Amino acid sequence: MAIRSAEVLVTSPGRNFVTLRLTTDTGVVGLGDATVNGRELAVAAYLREHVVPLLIGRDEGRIEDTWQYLYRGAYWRRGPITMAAIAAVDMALWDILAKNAGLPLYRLLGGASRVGCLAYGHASGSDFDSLFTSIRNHLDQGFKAIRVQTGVPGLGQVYGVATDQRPGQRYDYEPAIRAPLPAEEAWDTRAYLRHVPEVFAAVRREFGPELVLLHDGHHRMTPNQAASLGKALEPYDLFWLEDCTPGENQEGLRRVRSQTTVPLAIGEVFNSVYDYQTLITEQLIDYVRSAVTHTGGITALRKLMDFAAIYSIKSGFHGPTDISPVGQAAQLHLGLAIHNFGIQEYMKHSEDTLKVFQTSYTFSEGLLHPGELPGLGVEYDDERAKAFEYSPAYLPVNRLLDGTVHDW
Ligand code: GCO
Ligand code: MG
Repeated sequence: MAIRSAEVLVTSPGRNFVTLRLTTDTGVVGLGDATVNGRELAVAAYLREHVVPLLIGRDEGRIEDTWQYLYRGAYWRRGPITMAAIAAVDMALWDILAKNAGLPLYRLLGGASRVGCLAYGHASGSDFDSLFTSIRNHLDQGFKAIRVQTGVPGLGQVYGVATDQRPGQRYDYEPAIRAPLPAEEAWDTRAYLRHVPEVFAAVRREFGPELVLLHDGHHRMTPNQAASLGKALEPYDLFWLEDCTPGENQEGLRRVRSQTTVPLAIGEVFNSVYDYQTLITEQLIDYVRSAVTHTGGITALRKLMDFAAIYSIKSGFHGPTDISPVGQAAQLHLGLAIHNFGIQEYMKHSEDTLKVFQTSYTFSEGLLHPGELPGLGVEYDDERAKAFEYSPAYLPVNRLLDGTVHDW
């Protein structure tokens, strides 16, 4: 048995996605997500030019061997483009293996360790009123855990804050803007640090102590600033403070960790276990934010989570809408199976996206479940995909008030 064809599919139903479709000589189809937001065509070319030719004729059951062949064989290691390409192949091979076995993937990964995966949604608002409305909308949809982001007084549009909180309406911000150049946003860390504790105080006053609350610092602070924000947020019992500093400086997290007990989550821009080595062995974080899509697939993320488990570190896989429904399904199967699952980010995809990618995962009473279809449980509709042509989209750029480019 062997891989007969490998196709790279680029479509844009609401936002851009890159999908790898493998078909075996017995006609079994596997899907993998290779989307890197704002740099989609780089992965598509990597796959088309350098990976697809290596896949034809390979035994589709040799998942570990194929992973090592693509990773070690390329010589050039790691990096978001390489690891997303490997991830797509890996996901598609697991999809095929589980379909051949007639089982939902999570059963091959050891079976369910829980009834469902606790999900958190994104609430946001430019002021307290719109934020509270957005939180209520999420509660109405059944969310038990909510990420809270707000505008900062004196600044304009802030990344992660939806522009539309009309009651009852799900917001679907697409931060990657379709234009020849990225949008630019203004940033002032001192104003942000003054404001955020007030926001969480107000949210706790309004919604009480039970609600699970999270916050994303989006790499904008220095270790010292992050330590001070962590301390200021301790009274509000956060589930986590995410990306408080640019995590590639792993040692910087020692400063944060030594100063505050706020749980820390990091890693959505990481792409391999090596990005976590110090963070995990020194227990400087509590949650791994990697997505299956950006970390070399199920094979690699499962090993990373086993390594993290030794240090009591749990999962919090990255799941905004730029992780395609294929990538989201893959991490739901993994999350349901591993013992050290923590929480799953869940931003519902747009209707157009879900027309192209037909999913079988469900959300109910705050929990996501990957469903019981064999494989990943996602199908790709070619006809519908054709209607959504790719156009370039860029994530915004952050500048301090004096014009200096800043982390975001
Ligand atoms: C999150 C993230 C996203 C990313 C986006 C970039 O925690 O969900 O920070 O909003 O910025 O995925 O492509
Ligand atoms: Mg984030």
